[in-house]
Amino acid sequence: MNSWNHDRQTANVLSSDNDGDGVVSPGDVVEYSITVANVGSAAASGVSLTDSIPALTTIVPGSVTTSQGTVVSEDPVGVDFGAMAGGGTATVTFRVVLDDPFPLGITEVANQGTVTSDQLPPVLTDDPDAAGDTDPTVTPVVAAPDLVVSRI
Ligand SMILES: [Ca+2]
Ligand SMILES: [Ca+2]
Repeated sequence: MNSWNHDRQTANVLSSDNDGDGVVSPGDVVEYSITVANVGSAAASGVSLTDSIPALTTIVPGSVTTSQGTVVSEDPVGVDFGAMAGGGTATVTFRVVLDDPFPLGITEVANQGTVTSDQLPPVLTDDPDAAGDTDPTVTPVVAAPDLVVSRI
């Protein structure tokens, strides 16, 4: 095969634990980090990423960064990497704030981007923590009930 190959992974971390409970919960900030690698030997051109912000979250303005190329939009996240040499790697990060309050019964947010290039059909990003090749990156959300009990 003479074309390039993608490796693209999306990881997520708790960036700002605004309620201090140690888990991802409503109102917290989650940072996503997407690595796009050309693991082939041929150069790729026109490489770009589009990634819709997860439902029930809001992009942190100005938080989209890329190690290569240009950030073209924030919501959805859009990055033009340009050309990527064989063995080249680029990393995109962005942060979102989880809605607060969070709807009852929703226990996760999911994110998945799409990488396109002039050489290959679009490919979805993959969660490295899940076994498949094109898993959405799922972040568990703990929406603890906020009960106040008064006793008189
Ligand atoms: Ca929290
Ligand atoms: Ca996976």
